[in-house]
Amino acid sequence: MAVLEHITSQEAMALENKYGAQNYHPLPVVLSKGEGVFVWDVEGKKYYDFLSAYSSLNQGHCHPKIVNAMTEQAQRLTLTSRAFYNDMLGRYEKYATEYFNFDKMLPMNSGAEAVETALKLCRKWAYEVKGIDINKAEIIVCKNNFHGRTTTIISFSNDPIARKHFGPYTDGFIKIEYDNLKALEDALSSNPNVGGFMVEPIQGEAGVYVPSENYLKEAKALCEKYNVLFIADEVQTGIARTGKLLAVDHEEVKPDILILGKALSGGLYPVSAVMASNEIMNVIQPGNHGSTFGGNPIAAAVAIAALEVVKEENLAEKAETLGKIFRAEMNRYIKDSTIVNSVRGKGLLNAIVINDDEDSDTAWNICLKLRDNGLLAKPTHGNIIRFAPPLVMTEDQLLDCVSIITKTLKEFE
Ligand code: IF1
Repeated sequence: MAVLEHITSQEAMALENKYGAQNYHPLPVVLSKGEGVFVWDVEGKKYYDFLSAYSSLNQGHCHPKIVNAMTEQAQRLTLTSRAFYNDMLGRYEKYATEYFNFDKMLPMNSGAEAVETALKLCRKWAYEVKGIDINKAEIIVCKNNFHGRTTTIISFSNDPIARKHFGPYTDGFIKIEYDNLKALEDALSSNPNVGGFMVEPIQGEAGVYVPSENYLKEAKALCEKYNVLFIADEVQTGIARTGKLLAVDHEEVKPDILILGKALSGGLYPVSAVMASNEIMNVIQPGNHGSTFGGNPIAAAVAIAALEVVKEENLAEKAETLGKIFRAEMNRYIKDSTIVNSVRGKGLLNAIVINDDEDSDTAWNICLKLRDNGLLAKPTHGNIIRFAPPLVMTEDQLLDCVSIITKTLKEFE
């Protein structure tokens, strides 16, 4: 079938169901076009995108500046592998490390690969700089974390659906309560073999859990006290999503290792990266780590443009302002609501908690109705609906979305 031949929603879904692995349960809507905060389905119906590919499209769909950078680069040079130098990677590395204020970066593709990179970097630092006995290094992570889907990463997940029957699992991880400084200090003080603490500044998949004020700052101080690397997974929270360039910026914390993905490319291309100081990054030597596509010229061109857009269009400030309006409007609605319990989040990473059991299908049904009313969102963990629109939204558009959401919720009261 020619790619551009017309296809109906039913046909497209039937093809995915028949020929694709069933590793997802998508909302029944088939998208074929995107622009800014909007997407269109194959029948031409227009929707607000309130998921942004899980915070990848902070700069909006098909941002012209990023599309230009990508298509121009695609016509010149796409891939060299790291067997040779290319004329884009160094420029990108200079631009991005100055942008985030780190000495060095290691470019990868997916978020999970960047998390794996950070874990390997942390372990090597633990042996070669900190001096932990060989194969004894441990990394502390948090309960209900989401860091990706590789075998090692799911080894320290506690989501049975993500984990079950994928063992044997990777050793060397200690799981503690999120947002609990005592648990962190206990784990650090009782174990000299800890090399790092990896944390999401806001737990996304767990349902947009914002930790207590100063949690990140105090956690970083504890890591310093015990000579342990503080690793921030900002794959979902980074690049202006929460109202600052990074979510750790809300507490003026500088991670020892920073993990970025998703919006680093504005959603055009898989681009991820790990950033660190010279002292840490220099433990990686030729042959230790890499990827065929990591740091390719298209990724470099796309990421520079995507990061420029974040600054040029003041996306962090926009996320901060619009997020406040969104939560205020939702709270006004929730006061008299029987169907919504609460709204929480930071910037434009928010969630509402539906007043029903975790295993009820109410949140799913609300998302179907939201779709009918022209707005796309997806439940997480049964009764929680995540709201993460592109940050290029205007205030009028946001208020329009609030009215679609509240009108839809009223149908369920
Ligand atoms: C899926 C959630 C979001 C991430 C953090 C690393 C990665 C992710 C903090 C891995 C990925 C995704 C992947 C997507 C669903 C999704 C997600 F619902 F699970 F929580 F974003 F909201 N660190 N998050 O959130 O990045 O390898 O996917 O590029 O279906 O797995 P990746």
